[in-house]
Amino acid sequence: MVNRGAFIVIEGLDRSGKTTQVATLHTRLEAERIPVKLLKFPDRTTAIGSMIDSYLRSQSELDDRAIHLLFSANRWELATTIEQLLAQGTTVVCDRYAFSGVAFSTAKGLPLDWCRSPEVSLPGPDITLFLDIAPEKARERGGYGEERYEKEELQRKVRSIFSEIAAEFDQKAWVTIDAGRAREAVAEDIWNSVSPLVTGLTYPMQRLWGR
Ligand code: DGP
Repeated sequence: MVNRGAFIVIEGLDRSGKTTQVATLHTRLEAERIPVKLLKFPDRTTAIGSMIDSYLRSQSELDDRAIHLLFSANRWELATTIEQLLAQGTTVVCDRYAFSGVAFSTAKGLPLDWCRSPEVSLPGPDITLFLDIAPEKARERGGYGEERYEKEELQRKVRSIFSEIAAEFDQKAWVTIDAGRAREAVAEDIWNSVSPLVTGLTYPMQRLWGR
């Protein structure tokens, strides 16, 4: 029996340095010879992902609930792959996951419980690292880009919903990291949190929100 891989999710506000940190973690895991697969949501390469991409770039309009369900379906279309990778002993590092789904749609005004429902029972992360940065500091990092959600007011709401979600998890399962610091310090905190998990886990994969 091989030990299963760890499921590591990295969440964060826009301009928190998340993409750089995900890449740094991936490189370090490879250097340590840990079998690892990097995933990113939304996965814009699938048919559903291309609808999401067009929406995010404001090239199409969709009802708030419809786009929410597409983001969720985009995760479900990879759920079996995640499960198989973990079972074969590969660590999965995921850039954004269901928590972004809940935080962004709730920030737009949909009820949190409604937003969470389609995400229930997805493969559950063993650890979620939330890269936290004050929206005004994020803005100083060169401003938000062109995409639909990259606006300070919305990011502020997203941040507060992330902290509501965090409160439901224990401190080992959800780690908030101050992403306003130097990137080396952030990378070190991430490594210290994940390194005990990546040598393989003996307990079964979790499901989101325990169901
Ligand atoms: P990224 O590729 O990580 O920059 O994400 C693109 C944007 O989409 C970003 O503003 C966050 C947002 N986003 C990511 N996942 C979801 C989701 O599941 N639902 C919603 N509504 N927005 C999401």
